[in-house]
Amino acid sequence: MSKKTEQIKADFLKAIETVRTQPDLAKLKADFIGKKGVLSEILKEMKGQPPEIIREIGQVVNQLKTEIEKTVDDKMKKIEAAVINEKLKRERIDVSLRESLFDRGLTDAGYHPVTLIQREVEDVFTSMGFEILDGPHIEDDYHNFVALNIPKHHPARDMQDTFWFSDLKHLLRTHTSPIQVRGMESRKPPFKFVGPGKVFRNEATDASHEMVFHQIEGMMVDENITVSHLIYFMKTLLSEIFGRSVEVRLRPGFFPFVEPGFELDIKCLICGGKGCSVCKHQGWLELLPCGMVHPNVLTYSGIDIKRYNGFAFGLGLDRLVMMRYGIDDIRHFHGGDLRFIRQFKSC
Ligand code: FA5
Repeated sequence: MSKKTEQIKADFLKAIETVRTQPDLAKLKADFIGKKGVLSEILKEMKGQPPEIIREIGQVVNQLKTEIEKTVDDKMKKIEAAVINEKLKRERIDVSLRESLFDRGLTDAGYHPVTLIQREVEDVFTSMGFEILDGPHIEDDYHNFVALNIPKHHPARDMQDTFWFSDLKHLLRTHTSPIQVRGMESRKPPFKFVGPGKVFRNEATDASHEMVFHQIEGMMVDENITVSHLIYFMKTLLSEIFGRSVEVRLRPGFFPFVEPGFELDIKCLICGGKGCSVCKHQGWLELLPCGMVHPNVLTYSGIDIKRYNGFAFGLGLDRLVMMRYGIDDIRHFHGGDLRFIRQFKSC
């Protein structure tokens, strides 16, 4: 009998060597130690034998059964590991991206020229004691229009094509002037501040017009402010930014929130005043509307107009950048071409 169990063991070990899959291993296990397996057959054949023989053979068969179970378990673990490995290899995804696909903004591309000039303008004004304020891109009708002396249905609203939200109470601010209003609401005179930021207008684009562009609002409120103060600060700004005197002209301009209102134009630095697509062949570029703050605007924000007055301006930042660097089309700014951005120094 022991010869028979040894033969079974040898057959089992030979057979398990060739097994590669879980179903084949399960079948092999059943063939040897299952209910109808070869070992069960041996036990059945012992019926009628003396008890000591049955005990002796039973021990040998049980021992072999334990050995077979352990060998099957070990092999099962190996097959499972191989299956998982195979699956991992098949389903492997590369979650990393080649670093070179992206340029790192600060080191490779540098700052956007609008950011560079905005910082320079801020430095000029902070050196003259101005605060820097911020305001929300999504404004309400009151701060964008009403508090600036532009009531509902006033034709001046048509000067700025507006992106309205569906509630018709909120909008993407069309200018930085609401920063003026928020600045006046939150401080007591005397004060002076600038407020830079993005503005949005629903208008056709060309070499000098974008739908999303930048302005810097400025305001000074104190006793006895005159147009001379306004001109002094505007001239200082432009000579600091251009590092030389540039030709400017002041002409009357209409804005409901200033009285008198002016347009400060700069002689086009792209064509030297001869006329080009940037200045619409005028030789001059509208850059800096400004004026003395309308008494209604001061009153809306609770400022005592018997004692205080002031000036305000709204500088077109993108156009200033174009003049400073000789850029002939505003649409380069949002074109997303890094070769454009890389031309400007980082800071
Ligand atoms: C205003 O937006 C007034 N809030 C400015 C102001 C403030 C006047 C305080 C008086 C007192 P205007 O719509 O002209 O004004 O725009 C101001 C400047 O923004 C323009 O001179 C121009 O330089 C720039 N600008 C206007 N529209 C565009 C545009 N579509 N693309 C690029 N720049 C523009």
